[in-house]
Amino acid sequence: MKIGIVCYPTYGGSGVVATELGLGLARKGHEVHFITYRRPVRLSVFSPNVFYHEVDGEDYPLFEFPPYDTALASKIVDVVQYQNLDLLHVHYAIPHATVAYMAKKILLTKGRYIPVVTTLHGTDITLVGNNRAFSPVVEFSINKSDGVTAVSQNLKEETMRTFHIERDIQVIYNFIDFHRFKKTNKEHFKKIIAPDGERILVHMSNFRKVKRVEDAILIFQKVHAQIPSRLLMIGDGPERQNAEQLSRALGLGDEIRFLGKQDAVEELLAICDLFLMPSETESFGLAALEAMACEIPVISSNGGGLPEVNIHGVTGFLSDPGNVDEMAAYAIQLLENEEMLQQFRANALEQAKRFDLDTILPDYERYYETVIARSVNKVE
Ligand code: GMT
Repeated sequence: MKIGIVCYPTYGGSGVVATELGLGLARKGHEVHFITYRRPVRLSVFSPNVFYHEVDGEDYPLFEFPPYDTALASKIVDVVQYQNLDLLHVHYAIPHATVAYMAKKILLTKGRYIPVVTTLHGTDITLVGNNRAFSPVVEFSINKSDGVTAVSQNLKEETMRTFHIERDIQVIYNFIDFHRFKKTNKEHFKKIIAPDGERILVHMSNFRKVKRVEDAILIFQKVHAQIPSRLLMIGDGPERQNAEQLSRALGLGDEIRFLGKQDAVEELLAICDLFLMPSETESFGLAALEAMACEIPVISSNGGGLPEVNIHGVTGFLSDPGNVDEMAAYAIQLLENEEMLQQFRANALEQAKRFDLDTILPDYERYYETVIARSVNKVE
């Protein structure tokens, strides 16, 4: 198949999923065309059947808000026509599903029907999409897609609750590439971070409010009071400054390391003992899955789709969002009991295997085929 992928190219989970999916499809022989405003972060290696089309907007003095949507629609029309795509897969409803609809209508005037699959990732429904500023357009665009997928059962249900959806939504879970994410020996590196064998906790996110980054610091404060430990903070975003200030105010400036955005996160995860994801909500929690693939148990909230990924008492523990005391107590329980920790490590890996790229990718291929077959002879 010839597939166009539209996504946000930055460090967000939806861009990561879109890029890894495209690369996986390319490895299986499909031709993949990424259409976005910047080369996606994980699209760093050359592959003969992967193409990248940069959306070039015009910055004109009249535009207080440069019309990216218009430039993206034009680029989609161009790529679909001249690369002869079979299907367009857009990640994150806003504005991609809407822009895809516009491109589809333009292509119809040229006698070309392009089927569009929209994947809902989470905040496009739960935080931004349900805002009245966007909701009528988001609802319309979901209903007008030829196929819609959600990254968890919870997100599907949330979408059905939030909008008037007239079509089926297929749950296709996020996935993990075990060629990349696996536990490796990085003892030399561990010695630098934790020279006296301290436990290493880790939080990784885009530091948005929804991640409750300060809760990660407060959990660590309680753990550190009882267990020699360090905390790695991976990622960057609007809440980083507050989190750094809180760390210093608590006297933990040296014990908590802010590493910023990192590409080789699997090398950092290789030295960690426990992953913290105290988010207000997560449609899925891809970062938790990446940690689990590296055999790290997860202390998380129970918001959104997290219980579909992190199994309470098996791969980690779940608490209500904001219940820092309970999360810290679970973390201490696990870190103090080596046998239990080892068992949870093994369980985390087993659970992660359910989301192996090699298992999930064929689900997408089958779904594409169904959508393409349904779209034959469609003229509207
Ligand atoms: O987590 C974010 O704020 C970024 C966002 C995105 O779209 O880039 O992540 C969402 O999509 C990820 C990939 O499907 C999910 O694993 C995350 O759980 C989801 N984030 C939220 O629901 C908050």
